[in-house]
Amino acid sequence: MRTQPKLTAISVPFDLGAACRGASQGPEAIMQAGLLQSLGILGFTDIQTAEVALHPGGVKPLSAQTDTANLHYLAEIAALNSKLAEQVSRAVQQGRFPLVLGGDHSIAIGSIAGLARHYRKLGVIWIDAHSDLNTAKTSPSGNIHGMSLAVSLGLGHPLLTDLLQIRPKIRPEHVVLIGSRSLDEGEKKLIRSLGIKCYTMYDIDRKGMAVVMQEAINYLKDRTDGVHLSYDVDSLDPMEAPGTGTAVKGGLLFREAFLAVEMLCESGIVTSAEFVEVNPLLDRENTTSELTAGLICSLMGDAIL
Ligand code: HAR
Ligand code: MN
Ligand code: MN
Ligand code: MN
Repeated sequence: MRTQPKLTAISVPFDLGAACRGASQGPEAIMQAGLLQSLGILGFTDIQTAEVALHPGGVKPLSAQTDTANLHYLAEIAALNSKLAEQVSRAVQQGRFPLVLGGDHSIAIGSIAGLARHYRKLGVIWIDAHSDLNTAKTSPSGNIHGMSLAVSLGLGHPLLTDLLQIRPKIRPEHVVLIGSRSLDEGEKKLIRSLGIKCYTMYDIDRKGMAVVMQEAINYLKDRTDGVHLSYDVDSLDPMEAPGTGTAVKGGLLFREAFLAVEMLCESGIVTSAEFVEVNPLLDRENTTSELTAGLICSLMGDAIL
């Protein structure tokens, strides 16, 4: 068995970036699906766990929604993500692979901020039904989980874009979107004007997942100094992953989803990852949390043979 990297699994029980509650229970459900035991079998002998929460170990007082100009829970989200950024940065500094378990997708703001301190040309693979490229101006909902990629590109409220005093965290030419099928008008405009590489479900149907992933890997390999996989489980078809807050029909099938992470594993380009939007309250017999644990294991090196 090959020597596996040291891991830090960072649980982020947080869901104020989404419209509905429950994604805060995602990390626990993924752990309950046996993630650490499975990684142990794969030869990960050095796994540290950490939790980043607004109110660690305590009751979360459900405060009145702090609603700053179409940015629901702005203050809470900024506070949570600045803690997460420090935690992720610490893991990288200690030579450990950061594996972040969400939580809603607003936590990508903190993950990417922490990574940006160490990678000057960070690549991001954003596997998601959505592009999360809204700003307060374009967002139809005011939910910040629909804005986290824009924030990382330096677009949005300074409380979010300026975490760790680095802005922007990433550049548009270092981002690849995969699985997109629910894009708002403002997001489409931004993808076109910034020239962001975007593989929609149409492209996946036309080319096949193997070609899409190979193109994405080749594209990022030479131009980046690290690659973060930001995996939103609503990229999967709702038949495969019912336990998520904003499911969209016509998504990735089981085999496509596994092929994608297997090819990423084989490529060796991924230096950090996060899995978000698992909502156990909406799940069916833990299908989604078990699938997510399986995807994580395949990303980290669960060879079939
Ligand atoms: N685009 C919509 C919005 O901004 C919906 C975002 C939905 N949620 C996510 N993001 N899970 O990937 O409100
Ligand atoms: Mn929402
Ligand atoms: Mn998302
Ligand atoms: Mn999504």
